[in-house]
Amino acid sequence: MKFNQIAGACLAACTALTTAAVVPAEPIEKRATSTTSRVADAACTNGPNTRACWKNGYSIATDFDQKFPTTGKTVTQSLEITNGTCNPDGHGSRLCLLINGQYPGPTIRATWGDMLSITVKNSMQDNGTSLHWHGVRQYHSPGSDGVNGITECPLAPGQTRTYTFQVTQFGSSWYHAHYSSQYGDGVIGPIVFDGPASANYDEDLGPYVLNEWYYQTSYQVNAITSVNLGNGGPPPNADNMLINGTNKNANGGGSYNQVKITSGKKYRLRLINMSVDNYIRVSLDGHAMQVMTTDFIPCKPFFVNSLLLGIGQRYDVVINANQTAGNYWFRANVATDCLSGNNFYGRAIWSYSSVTPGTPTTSANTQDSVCLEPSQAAPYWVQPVPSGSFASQIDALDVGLTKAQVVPNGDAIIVWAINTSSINVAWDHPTLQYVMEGNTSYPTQFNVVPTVNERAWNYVVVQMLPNNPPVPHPFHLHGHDFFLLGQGSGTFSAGSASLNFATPPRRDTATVPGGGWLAIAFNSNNPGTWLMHCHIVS
Ligand SMILES: [Cu+2]
Repeated sequence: MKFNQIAGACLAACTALTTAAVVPAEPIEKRATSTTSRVADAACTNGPNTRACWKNGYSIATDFDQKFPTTGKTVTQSLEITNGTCNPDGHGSRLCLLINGQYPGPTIRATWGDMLSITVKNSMQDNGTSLHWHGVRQYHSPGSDGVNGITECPLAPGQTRTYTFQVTQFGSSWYHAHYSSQYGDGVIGPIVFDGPASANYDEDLGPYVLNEWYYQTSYQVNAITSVNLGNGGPPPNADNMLINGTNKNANGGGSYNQVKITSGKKYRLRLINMSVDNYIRVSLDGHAMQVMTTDFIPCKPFFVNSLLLGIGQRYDVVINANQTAGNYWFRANVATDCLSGNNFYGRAIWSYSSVTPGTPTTSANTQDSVCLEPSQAAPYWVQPVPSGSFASQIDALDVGLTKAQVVPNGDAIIVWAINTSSINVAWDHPTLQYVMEGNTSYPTQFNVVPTVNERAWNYVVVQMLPNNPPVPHPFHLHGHDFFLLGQGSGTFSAGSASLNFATPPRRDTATVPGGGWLAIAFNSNNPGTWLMHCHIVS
């Protein structure tokens, strides 16, 4: 997600631009294509055995694209970003960019239908910044999406701004700086939006932040990556894996995250991959996980023994404390099958409350080894995607390495690009400003892709070009989520590709397989300028 001037492993990005140039305050329409009942149960009250319920006629069956509560409540939060130091795994102190003095930053928690008012103060020494609320739809509020160069100018040191938007979704996510590779140095934090759920549980354990850790700063790693790419090599391995901001290091220092559970209870855990370059596979020894969300989308619950999280992805899972009371390892390993690299691994200790916490001796569950999203993740309510205009309307986005002359001294550097153009935005004239000025002369390097008409289906095929390193790319779309029609290896062919229009999984971040393709569909039902990009930042 680096948009300017510094090369990275994965800078491929474009901006989806809806055709409506202004943001109308219009009534929400009923979806005409619905084939499933979305009748909410007004009598239903949310509780441990009725998590599908919510209140006031809203439930897990509500189509939140079309309808969401308005609570009339505004949740306010202040976030101040400063230069500081941190030492999350005990290996040694290094420069960090902290939020309210901490790493990771504080959890932003609101309830479905609330307004959020988040004031961000940039008190960093030298860095500009903007904060993006990952996966948040920003329905009719594109100016709060927090992408400098696309929806705002970066906040200079000393400046403050307030982001205001309504919580129209529920589930788990995260926020992060959208300025260069800054979030690798600490500008990250969890988001929880309380609402109904498609599986029952007794207690909410809250966010479980997963990310890799480097002993060098993000900008140092970025520079090394750029040189390596120029020489045909991979980015450097990360040094460690963190779980909720902590882990032991390879020399034994640091401390494990510890979780207490009670026999017979079911726990909701909010898994969030906040990495810059690591796909992460997680599991809890001896226990299955019941998956109930894919990003912000409730899904039909299904069980797994291990779960892969691409960069930016989230899964809310239910863990049943139904095994012999004891101490169990929670594992967060780098996914080498996704070509991610890390010199160590993440561990946390989960202890039943009836035993003395201690070092587990448990062995790992059988691990999956496929670098793809789980195919069984059907949305809770199925929404078919029309297929009639697919082949004729495909937006083809080709991803490959290219030489870009973006450094001030004129040097060419190697970057990942879309359709051979590496996005290079103007921080002092964001794309949204062009829209507001009615100026459609977007510079080529803005990589603007117009959507089809408002409230119509857009089909995008992201294709990795041959003769490039076969690195999987986690693609993320702002302002919308999308339907995952298919993924495959080699070159996409509309005639032979196997695509799922009937029950496609739905989410906001999905993998373009190394050397392969990703086909998605989204409805352009939220006017604005929205970034679509690969979420690898190193
Ligand atoms: Cu993000």
